[in-house]
Amino acid sequence: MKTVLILATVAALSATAATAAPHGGSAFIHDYDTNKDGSVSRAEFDAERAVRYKATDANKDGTVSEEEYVGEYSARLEKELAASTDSEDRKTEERQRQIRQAHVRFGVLDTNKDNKIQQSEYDASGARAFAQQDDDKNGTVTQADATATAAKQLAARENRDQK
Ligand SMILES: [Ca+2]
Ligand SMILES: [Ca+2]
Ligand SMILES: [Ca+2]
Repeated sequence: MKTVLILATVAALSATAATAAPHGGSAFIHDYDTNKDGSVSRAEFDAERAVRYKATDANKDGTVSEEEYVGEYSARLEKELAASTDSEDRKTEERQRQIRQAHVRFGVLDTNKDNKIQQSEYDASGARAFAQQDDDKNGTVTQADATATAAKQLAARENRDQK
């Protein structure tokens, strides 16, 4: 059971890493550096996460359902796929894989298992993601932090693949 959870978490993280990292930079910084100074402060991150949570809650009932969560992700995924030069077969495969992972991520995020992601659950997940990216733990994710984190994640994946 624990292994399943770890695998799901790893899958969630690799999904984040797999989304476009333009110019070889960090997808995390690309996504959250709203003032474009090259790093992500905790305040920037929290503000952007709050916006995303509200945007994902499509019916504005204050919680995010599985349908809303996967729907929001799917819309972003389709944009990426539309921009990709892969064959249609590859895109179909990728779409199925990523959507499956989105459902798994929903299950991981829904820690109290009520089939909804509450803001508190979303925030807890965000705090974990930020802490993981912030390699030197000084409260700001710089390119150096992101690079160090990516190297660690790669090593962890390789380690897992060898088992
Ligand atoms: Ca910034
Ligand atoms: Ca909702
Ligand atoms: Ca929940």
